[in-house]
Amino acid sequence: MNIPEVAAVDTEALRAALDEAGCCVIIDAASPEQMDAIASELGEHVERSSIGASDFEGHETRRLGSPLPRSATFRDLAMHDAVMASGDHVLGHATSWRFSAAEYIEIGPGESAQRLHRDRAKYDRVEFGFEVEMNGMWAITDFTEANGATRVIPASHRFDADRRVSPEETVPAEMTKGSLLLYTGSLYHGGGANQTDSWRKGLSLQHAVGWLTQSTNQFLECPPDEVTDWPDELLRFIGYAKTGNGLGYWRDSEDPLSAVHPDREFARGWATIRPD
Ligand SMILES: O=C(O)CCC(=O)C(=O)O
Ligand SMILES: [Fe+2]
Repeated sequence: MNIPEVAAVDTEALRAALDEAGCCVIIDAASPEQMDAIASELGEHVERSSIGASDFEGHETRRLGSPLPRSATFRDLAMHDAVMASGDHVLGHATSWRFSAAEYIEIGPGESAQRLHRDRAKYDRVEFGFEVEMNGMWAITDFTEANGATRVIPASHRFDADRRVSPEETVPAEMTKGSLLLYTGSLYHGGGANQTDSWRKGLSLQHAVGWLTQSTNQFLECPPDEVTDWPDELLRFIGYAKTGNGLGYWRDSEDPLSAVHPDREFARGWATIRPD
């Protein structure tokens, strides 16, 4: 099976692709200029990126975290229509779902292919029996098979836990700069080998149901006094919100957004679902 491609955000086609293939590419979901802006906003932090920490992270791969506070352009794209439609579809069974992490990944010349994995394995490999993550990858440069495009096994989101996977089953998510690969937390995938002499740049996205711990601690990365001019909806999306039934409140049953805006009135109470 190939990776389904959707030309613009066609929600029906996106939902069908995620159901059947567990993945989808939204062609040209953003402009090349927006991708260049992200690369330049993050570029000044690249000296802080980690390289060579493990086989999984890659020995020729630079990884930079915290793109939300570092890139205003990414803040504008974090709640892209395709991201919201895919999350609502795949994770809509939960009381809420939210941003979990994003990482700028530059795969360098000579990097070998990453081990195939399911992102949701981070949750102690629990077999939930339903999706708990909805992830993605923005193509900051063109993604080609030769430069290390993410490799995926379409429809592998339905594989049983004991099903072995092999690189021969994968296809490269080739896509133009500005396109967006979306995939569920159960889909087998991995970064590709880079056989070129240039860097493959991508911005990897993770989202999860609200009752799971986020991959990166958003309250440390985006502390209340540094996000006062961010839109409420983005703050809610990154975790300044109650979720489940009685999760995420702070202090005296207060709304977490009141930590960002102490001058505003917010309803109190930890419960989000009231039993009859
Ligand atoms: O860089 C890529 O293409 C994929 C990275 C990835 O899947 C991961 O680090 O979990
Ligand atoms: Fe991954």
